[in-house]
Amino acid sequence: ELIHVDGMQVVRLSNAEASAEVYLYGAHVTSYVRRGVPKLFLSDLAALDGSAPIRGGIPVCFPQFGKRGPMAVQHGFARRVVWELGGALDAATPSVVLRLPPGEHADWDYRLGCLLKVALEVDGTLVCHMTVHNEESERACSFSTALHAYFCTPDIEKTRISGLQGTTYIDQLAGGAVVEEYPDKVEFLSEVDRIYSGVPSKIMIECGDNLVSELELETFCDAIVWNPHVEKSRGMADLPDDAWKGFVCVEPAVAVQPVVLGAGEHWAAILRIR
Ligand code: TA6
Repeated sequence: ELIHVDGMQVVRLSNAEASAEVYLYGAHVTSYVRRGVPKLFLSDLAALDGSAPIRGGIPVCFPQFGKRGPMAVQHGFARRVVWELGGALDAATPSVVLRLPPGEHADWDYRLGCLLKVALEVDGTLVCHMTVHNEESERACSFSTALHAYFCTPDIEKTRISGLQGTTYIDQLAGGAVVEEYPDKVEFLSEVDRIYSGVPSKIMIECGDNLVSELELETFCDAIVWNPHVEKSRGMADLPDDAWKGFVCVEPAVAVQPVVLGAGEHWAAILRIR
């Protein structure tokens, strides 16, 4: 249902049978709880008043990931604007559609429509379905994108990402060097900031012997894996100094090779989390 928190329009989706609940500020999923377990991390210091991108949940990086495009603003403008409801809330599914509001943006003059449909499936799985439409009549357009999801984990130093073995990644901490992922599990004993390409459709986040969360991707062919660790966290005003121990970002994306959309063409990608 639609609720208002401190003047912000917030959507709450819930599926009692599956014991699942989602909160969204605009198109930014800020909370997803399934069977009583919070799956997504939200910083206690996150700005929820629109004054800055929300630290946590699932920021929508669009039409650019990071600085990999023409825009000066990191991760594009989409996570910095409040998206509008793209249709009636569907309490049955339950689901909601958000539309990126048209408007002028620095460094960007293409008309590129974007919708995000967020739904809870019958088993409580969270689905984020992103569609992009090049509304230009003549011009092709390219974009990169990521659903920059922050996952809770009990202890980052016991956390491993499995499913990425055999892929290659761009190491953002080593000047973009391309590295082959040998070990069968990605570990977090220091800051990790990697853009994996050609990722499989299923990625698992494990902590110790437990499966913490599972991601299923359609069309997203890349994934960024990030944890700031202790030093970088100190410099982040919207993240408590020790919060890095409790989350890992696994970000389904198309970030290595941008998407090129011809005039009038559509693109779609899906992320499922459980
Ligand atoms: O998740 C990868 C990354 O590009 C990191 O380099 C780090 O900058 C992170 O995004 C957070 O970016 P933000 O602009 O939200 O502080």
